[in-house]
Formats: sequence, structure tokens, C-alpha cells
Amino acid sequence: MSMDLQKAVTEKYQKEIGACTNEELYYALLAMTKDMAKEKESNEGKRKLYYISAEFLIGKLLSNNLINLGIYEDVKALLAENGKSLAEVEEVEPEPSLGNGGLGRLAACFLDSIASLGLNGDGVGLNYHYGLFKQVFDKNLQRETPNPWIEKESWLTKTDVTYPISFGGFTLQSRMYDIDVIGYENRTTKLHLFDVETVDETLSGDGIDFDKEDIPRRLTLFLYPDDSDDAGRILRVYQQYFMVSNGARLIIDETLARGGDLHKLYEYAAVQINDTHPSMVIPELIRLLMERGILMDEAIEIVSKTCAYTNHTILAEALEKWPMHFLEKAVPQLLPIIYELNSRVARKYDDPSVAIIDGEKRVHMAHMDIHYGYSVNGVAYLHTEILKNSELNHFYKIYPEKFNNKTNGITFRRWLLHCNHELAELIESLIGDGFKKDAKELEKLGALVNDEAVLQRLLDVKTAKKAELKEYLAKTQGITLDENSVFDIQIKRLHEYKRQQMNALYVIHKYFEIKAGKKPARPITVMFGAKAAPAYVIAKDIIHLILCLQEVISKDPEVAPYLKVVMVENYNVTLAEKLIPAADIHEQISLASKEASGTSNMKFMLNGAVAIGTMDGANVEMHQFVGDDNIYIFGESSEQVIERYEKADYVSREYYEKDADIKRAVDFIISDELMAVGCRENLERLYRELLNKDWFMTLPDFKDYAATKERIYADYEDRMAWAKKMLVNISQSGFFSSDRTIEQYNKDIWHL
Ligand code: 26V
Repeated sequence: MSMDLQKAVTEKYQKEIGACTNEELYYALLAMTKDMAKEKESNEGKRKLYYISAEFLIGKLLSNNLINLGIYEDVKALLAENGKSLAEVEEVEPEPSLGNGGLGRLAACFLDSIASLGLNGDGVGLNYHYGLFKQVFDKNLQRETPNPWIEKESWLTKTDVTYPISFGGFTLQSRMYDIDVIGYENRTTKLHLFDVETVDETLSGDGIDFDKEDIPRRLTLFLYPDDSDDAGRILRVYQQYFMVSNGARLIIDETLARGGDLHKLYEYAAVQINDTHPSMVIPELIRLLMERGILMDEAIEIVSKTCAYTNHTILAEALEKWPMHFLEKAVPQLLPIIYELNSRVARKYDDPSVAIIDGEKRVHMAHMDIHYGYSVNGVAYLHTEILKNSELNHFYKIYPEKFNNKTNGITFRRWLLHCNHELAELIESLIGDGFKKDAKELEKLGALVNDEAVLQRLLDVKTAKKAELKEYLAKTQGITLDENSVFDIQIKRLHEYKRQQMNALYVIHKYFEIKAGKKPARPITVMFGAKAAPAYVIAKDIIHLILCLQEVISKDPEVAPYLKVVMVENYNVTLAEKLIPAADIHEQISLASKEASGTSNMKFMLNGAVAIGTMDGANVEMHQFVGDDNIYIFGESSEQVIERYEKADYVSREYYEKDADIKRAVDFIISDELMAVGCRENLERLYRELLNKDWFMTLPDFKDYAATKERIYADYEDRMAWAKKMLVNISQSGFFSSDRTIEQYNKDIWHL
């Protein structure tokens, strides 16, 4: 197999490489890469994994594919010889936004590892035409616009696979599209994305509004459409059923095509249910097996040995419970099966907390997964412990053998080799290239943590990446950065439990200190990137606060030289790939017990940034690996927080009244300065929320947070000591490779 870009260019455009536009080069590379992927063998084996997920946040694919094919450097050099830049060609590619955040990005990292490890496993999901919305800032507020990504030529390949999928009262024809997932120097697997044949992309207006009841034309337009009303919520049921019914049919067809026996489906297929969005695959598989003549008892048993469930959150509001009447309307054919599954549980366990259908006639999707799946896993050590000991304790008592932990991971191909060539090269020059296939080899860097020449080179790489980010944000968003300031970055979905509001309160605190003459040793740049769900009012108010702070501070000549707030617009995978290598400090400040794992924490660690964080999610394990000196831990523990919720005795106003710094910071939200650039309604609502509710307990952790920030900024000034922390973080990051995670899934759950 060889790379022949000139041939691809000639075939498409009858031109020389040097005479092509960046667009033409992108499409030629796309065609060439797709052909090369086709020539690769796919992973095989008797048992096949189906990773079903409503989200696959794959990001741009060109460079990652070139890296995994082993031709990145050749292509880059060839383009350069012809006066072209691969980086500029990469810019042409639209980013598919088929995910919200960590859960979807995790699924994409997993596919990369599955392919790279040579495992027989495919992804199954939906082909959203607009994916998640594109975020635009307008008058310091978030506005949502569509993000079309499917062009005439794209990574999608249309297949012949189509199924009739029936809903209450109508049937839709589906079509499967495939994206090749190219393993690192290995074979390939596939991401199967299902679409409806009747989909219609035309939207009226420039927002993301559409007729949610027009299922045939609208089903696959958006990921998680606004679910603030029933029409949006029921549309999600249609989407989920469409995804799993297609998936289940594919599993059965592929099993039969390989000569498999449906009575032993579990010997041919393992289905990983990624959060509860695909949970209906359980009753649907049972139904399809029964259609093929298998009796209900046996069908239930077969499916229970085939499906495994991953839990990604303990937040009650995020655990799906569908009203029976939704299912009755959308998928009436599943009702008899769900009723049967429910009564079997009810006969065995006289405990409403483990029931599938509750007293309000809602179906608890996670409960169905736990009773009728063979494995239940959490995504970090602490998260799994909380599931076992509190959130799902009643289930754990029934099925202790089903519960297991699989700490998340990230693919080092994208999050090091692709996004930080400079660092990868430095590492290779120090310890050879073994770490590219075995991330644990990064530990060899541990021997160099006192080598000043090495530490200086590490600082130089960081400075280069900061300069690169500065240039990129200037060009794409008109933002000016000072690369000599410390880059303190928080990027993740906007959610109260992640506590971007606490970071914002610290910014206000710092603003007052600077005004009072207490200037930091070095300018500080606090960067945010976050989208808020369209119907999540307080999350949008927090974005508003941050944008208003950005404006007020940048216009204040007393403060602007020392403190800068930057909220990047439309935070996505592409931006993450630029921000993470440039970070000095990363914020992992969720309320302890609430962040199941976090995965950006791992990406930052790998790229030599130092965390300030709570003892939550995978931070706990990171802390174990690097020790107290190399991560800044603060705040209440998960036990303390869980106890506070149990006692229900937290009163935020007491903290506000008791502490002058807290009061000053909270009051600033409704100050004249902010009102002058913001909206009264939003700012007052956020102020009242913090003062009267503060459900995610920002105020109790604030003082400790602020003191820890002071400590971290001071420590940053000892550059060599800081570089040592960076190197320790990199050298200890090997555990967080998704190759390790996938090996554990395979060993304990999938047995491929
Ligand atoms: C979903 C929703 C939807 C309704 C409104 C509130 C809400 C809050 C949270 C969620 C999260 C759904 C599940 C999820 O995305 N979990 C994330 O999974 C990542 C991969 O395992 C993990 O790193 C993150 O900690 C976890 O939040």
C-alpha cells in the first residue's frame, strides 16, 4: 500500500499539486485516504463487539487518519515541496459535531483503540445532519445556529444496508452510512451511522427550530434537540428506538451471515450500551428474536448474556426515565416486552427502588439495563464506588458480580501525536518511540525530572504551543493573547456541577485585588470554552456572566494588563486540540462526587499541564499517580458532599453573609459595571440562584479554591520546579490511555 497523492489529484482535477487550492487538496486527500482504508483488512473474530452510542464526537479525521496510516510526515513533506501547507488543508475540513462532550468523545477514543488493538468491534449510532448546534455569541449571550457538516464528499460511505423501522402508526426506511476507523499501524473497524431515507435538511430561519413532530423528515437532523418540551423529549425516544432497532437488526444479520446461531447470540455478539440512550436495544433484541421463533424465556436469557451497560453519571436529572405514554405512542411494539420484564422483576424483588416501571408509570432505563444486562460499569474508581455504595446500592446488593470499574482513557494518537507533534518529538528524542504503542513507556521520562536541559526543552515546547494558540485565536476569533501570561484553562460542557461559576467568582475576586493594588507576579489569562444546552437557563446565564466579565475587565485599564478573561466561541474538538497543548493550568473543579470521570483532565495531563481540582472522578487516580506535589487538590471530599445532601442542611446565604470576599464577589454579578454590558434579567437570576440555592455548593469550596489558586500562581514562578511538575504529569499519564481501558473492557466484559 502506498500513498500517491499526485495520482489522486490528477484523477480528480487534472492538475499538479502546487496548482491546487487547499479545498481541492483536501478532497483529493479525503479520496486517497478512503481508498487506502478500503485496502486495509478489517478486524475479525468470532465474537464481535457493537458499541452502541447516541454520540460519537469524532472530530476532524484527516490528520488523524494520515497519522494512523503512517503517512502523515510524507504527505506534509510532499505538500511543503509544492508550496502547500498541510495545516492549512486541515482547516478546510468541517468538524462533525456528533456529541455533547466527554461521553461522545470517549466513544470516539474507544473506536480508535479498538481498531488499533486489532479487536473485532464496530460503533453504531445516528447520522445527525447538524449534530450539536454551533454556538455564536451575540450581546454577550449564547445563540444556537445549525452546524451542517455533511458535504457532497465526506468521510461517510453510503452502504446497501437498509431496514424498515416501524413506529406507532408509520414505518420509515433506514440507510446505513459507514465511516472507516483506521487503527494505528493496524487494520480498520467501522462506525455505522444510521439515517432515514426521507430526511430533509431544509430549515426555516437561521436558528435551530424545526417541526419536532415531523419525524420522517426531521428525525436525524439534530443531536439532543431541545428537550424542554414534550415534543422534543418524544423525538428523542424516536431517535433512540431508530438507532437501536437498526443496530439490533444489523447484529442479527451479521451473526447469521457468519453462520452463527441466534440461540447462542452471545457467542457472536457483545453489545455495550453507552449510557441509557441505547437501552431500548434490550427489549428490541428480545422482540426480534421472538419474531424469529425463539420463545420469550429464552430470548430474555440470550439478550441478558449479550448486553452490558456503562453508567456515565449519578446526576438524577440525567438518568433517563421515559413516561409510558411516550413509549406507547412511539414504540407500542416494545410495551408488552417491557411490561413482562418489569413484572418478572416485581415478582422477585418487593422493592420499588429496583423496579423498572415506577408508581408514576415511568420506565427507568438504567434499571432495565442492570436487571437484563450481564455487566454494569462505572467510568472511574470513585464513580464506581459511589454507584456501588450509594446511588445503585440496592442493585449492587442483588448483583454484586455484575459491577465493575473501567476508568476512562483517551487515545494518545489524537491527544499527543496529532495535536502536539512538538512534544511527541521531544519525548521520542528522550526515550525512543515505544510510547506510541505502549503508553506506559512514558514512565521512562521519570528518570529525567531533574535534568535541567530537558526541563528547559519542555518549557520551550509549551511556549511554542502557546504562541501557536495565540496566532490561531487571533486569526479565527479576533482574540489577542499574551503568551507570557499564565494560561489557566477550563473547557467542558457548561454545567452547574462543573462549577464554571466558581472560576468566574475567582476572576471577580482577583479583579478586586488588582484594583486594590495587589498585582499578580505575572499576567493571568483565564480561558473558558463551553456550550450550554439550549434549554438550560442557568448554564446560559453563567456564560453571560463570563462574557460580561470579559468585556468589563478588558475595558478596565487598571486591571487589563494583569488579568484577561477569554471565552472562546463554539468550543469543539478542533479547539480542544489547540487549547490543551497550550495550557499551563487546567481546571477540574467539579463538586466532589458529581463528575463521573472527566477526560479532558487526562488530555491536559498528557500535554504537560498541571491540574487544580477536587477529589472527584479520575482526578482521584491522577492524584495517586503524581502525588501531592504535582496536582493542586482542594475542596470538600465526596463523603462530605454526599453527607451534606443527605442532611439537606446547606444554606448558601450563610456563607455569603459570613464572608466579605464571597459577598463582594457575588454582589458584583449585579453591579452597575456588569449591568452596563449585560442583561439585568440574566444576571439577577444567576445572583439569586447562588444566594438562595447554589445546589452545587460553590460557596463552601470558594475560599479553599481561591487560596489554592494563589499557591499555584506563586509556584508557577519557579520555572524549573514547575517544569518538573509538568514532566511528572506526562510521565505518569500512561495509565490514562484508552488502549488500557479497552484492554480491560475486553478482558473483563467483551471477551472478543
Ligand atoms: C446529561 C444531562 C442531560 C439532561 C440535563 C442534565 C444532564 C447532566 C449531565 C448529563 C451527562 C450525561 C452523561 C455524560 O455525558 N457523562 C460524562 O461521561 C464522561 C465519559 O464517561 C465522563 O468523563 C464525564 O465525567 C461524565 O459527565
